[in-house]
Amino acid sequence: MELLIGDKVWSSWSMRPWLVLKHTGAPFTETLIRLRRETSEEVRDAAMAAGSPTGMVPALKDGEVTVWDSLAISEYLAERFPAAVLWPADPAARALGRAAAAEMHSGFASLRGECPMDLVRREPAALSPATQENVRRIVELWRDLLGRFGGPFLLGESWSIADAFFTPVATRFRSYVVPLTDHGDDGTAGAYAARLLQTPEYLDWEHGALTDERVLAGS
Ligand SMILES: N[C@@H](CCC(=O)N[C@@H](CS)C(=O)NCC(=O)O)C(=O)O
Repeated sequence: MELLIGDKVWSSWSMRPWLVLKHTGAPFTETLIRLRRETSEEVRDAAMAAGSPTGMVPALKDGEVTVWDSLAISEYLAERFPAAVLWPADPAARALGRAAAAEMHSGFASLRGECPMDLVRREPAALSPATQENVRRIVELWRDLLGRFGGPFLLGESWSIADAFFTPVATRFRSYVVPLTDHGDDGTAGAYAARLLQTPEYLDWEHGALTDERVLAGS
């Protein structure tokens, strides 16, 4: 299998299925498409040349099949690798996990626009009311699921695709020093965000991102 991804420092969409694929334990190669180029056409052309039908990343190539879109790739991996238990067996837990991942996939536009993923950054930002509303909703959602299933992950004991979808959010909260306790957190959401950033798979991604940054900086 081959996963086309963008720069690890910025590409939040790429990080999600990359983490999911890592959790399967299956061997794969990753192909990096540089996202910061002169024009968006250059990015699209490079991604298409590498096999992405949309000119965007991520895309997963598995034999004859190419799957684009982070959520579709994650669902494909859940079906292809049932032993990895990427969704829980309980239908209700699975439905709530899917709803949470879908809410992230199609929502939180203000947070995404104002606080783009940047794994190097550690600097507070003034958040607009719309972004603060996004943060409040994420804290509420995390607290609800962690309370309902008992943690340490959103759907209980086992890390799932829902956790993959919120890992880039956890990096944004860290990068922009977002005070979750000002947005309805009693400490539960903050502890969960920190937990996501301590998983071996995330640390592996981060290591790759920081190594790449050093190479680009020429040091
Ligand atoms: N809905 C898509 C979004 C993918 C996406 O927006 N990818 C960005 C990189 S993170 C991209 O390829 N951008 C290319 C460009 O901006 O030219 C998914 O979930 O995979």
